[in-house]
Amino acid sequence: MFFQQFLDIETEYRGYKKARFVVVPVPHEATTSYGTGAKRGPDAILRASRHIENFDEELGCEIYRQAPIHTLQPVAVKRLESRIAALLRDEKIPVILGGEHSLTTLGLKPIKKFYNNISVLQLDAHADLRDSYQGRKDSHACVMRRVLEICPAVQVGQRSISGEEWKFAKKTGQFRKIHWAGKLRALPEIVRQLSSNVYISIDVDVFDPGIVPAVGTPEPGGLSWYEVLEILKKVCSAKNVVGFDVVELSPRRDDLVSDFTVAKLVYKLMGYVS
Ligand SMILES: [Mn+2]
Repeated sequence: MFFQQFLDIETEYRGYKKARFVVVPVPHEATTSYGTGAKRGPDAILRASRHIENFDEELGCEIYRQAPIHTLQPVAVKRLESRIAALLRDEKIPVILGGEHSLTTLGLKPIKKFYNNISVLQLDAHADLRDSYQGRKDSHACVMRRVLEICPAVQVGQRSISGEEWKFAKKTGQFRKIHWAGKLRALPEIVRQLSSNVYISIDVDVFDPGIVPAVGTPEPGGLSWYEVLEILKKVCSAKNVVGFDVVELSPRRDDLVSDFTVAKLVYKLMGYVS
């Protein structure tokens, strides 16, 4: 159990009532198939966040002063849907910290009920379009297949897909909404494919593993820090981003870079959203 706040900020900006963003740590790991440790992700992100410069040099402000940030105690997956529903009723923007990727569908279900015209932007090395994996439909490797049962999705940064997923994507037309890593020329196209309300799901293995090595299923290639920021900035300026999750960090004792990079990503995205 931990009792940490996202960022090291004054008490008056941490309360629930004034909060624009509510950070929801979900230390969940049930179907990891390769490297393990995603359940320690939320704790590592929160710890690292306390060392982030609170002033954002790009936006020229202290984001948390305009958009205060409350952090919940860790939430169990079975309570996640109801917690998110409550946050939406209170007009908060949920920021879910994973944990493995399968929790995206749980966060998305109440969002879909609350907002019409919702779509998902997924940043991820993997397509995650399998119908089932290792006998489970709720595997992290199936999360986007489950998401597509809820709402449309645009996928960015992929460089790993199975033959079955390839066929599925071709057959359903999803293939046009996969923007492979290494050929990211289509930023306006990505924006066009998204609906007016957007939920963002970031599997941190979307980054080049040289940037974020601490992931369960690393893939060579991938996006740079500035490529990811450019995509997020563009989408946030064109769309109404109603929530996001950042998942699949598997922290390692000897690697502070990954934890810090992911924590900073969360704060950057809060800045773009607000
Ligand atoms: Mn992935």
